[in-house]
Amino acid sequence: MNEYKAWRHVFKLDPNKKIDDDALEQLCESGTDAVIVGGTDGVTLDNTLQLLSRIRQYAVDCALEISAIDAVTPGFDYYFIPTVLNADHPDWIVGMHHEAIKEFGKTLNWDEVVMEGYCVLNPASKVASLTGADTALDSEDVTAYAMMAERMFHFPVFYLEYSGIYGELEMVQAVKKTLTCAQLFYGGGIDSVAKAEEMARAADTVIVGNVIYQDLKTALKTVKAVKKVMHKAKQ
Ligand code: 1GP
Repeated sequence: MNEYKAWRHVFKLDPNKKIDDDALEQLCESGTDAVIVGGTDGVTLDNTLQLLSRIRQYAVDCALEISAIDAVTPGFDYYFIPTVLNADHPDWIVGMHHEAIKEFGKTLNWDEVVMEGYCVLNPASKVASLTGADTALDSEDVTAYAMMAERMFHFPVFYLEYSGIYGELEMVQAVKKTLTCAQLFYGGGIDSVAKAEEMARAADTVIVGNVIYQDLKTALKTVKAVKKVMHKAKQ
């Protein structure tokens, strides 16, 4: 199993969306570093387990991004726990977490748990409306959240979440410059090779979601695009 720190390209699969076996095989065998199972609504234990067992036919790393406590199940390589730093209610920052830890804290394998400091930036996204995220943020606001995530809370991951729209490159670059050790996840609106390449140059890890369900061929092409950029950066 790869350490998640080495992940450069990730597909995010929503248990509440249909994906056929052939498409799933192509995604899992695409050379992506990992598949994250996660969604904003309609995530249940049943659809999570079904997707997990289908993904487990392949060797790809698989993580659960927890959005519903009832849908948590053993069997994933990692459990990503988001805390939405710009949410308007403590439930999304610490509230649900407190409930979950009361229930599972003593039995959790903490080596598999990865905290993500989220900053949600698309006001029209489901996650923004659910969490009441304040998305009217400028670069200073967002980089301050990045600093808080990394230096105050010591979260290993800062997630710039534009879910549904392509983000501002300058914003991603400013955040990357601010972070010294936290891993920068970028997600949102990657629906072309060019966008995948651009964000691969700016962020540590590129998360590809929606396009999987709209244009599988293009989704698959983003793997190579991201890997090519990351490979060049290493040279
Ligand atoms: C969603 O960040 C991911 O949580 C990916 O975003 O669905 O817009 O690709 P898209």
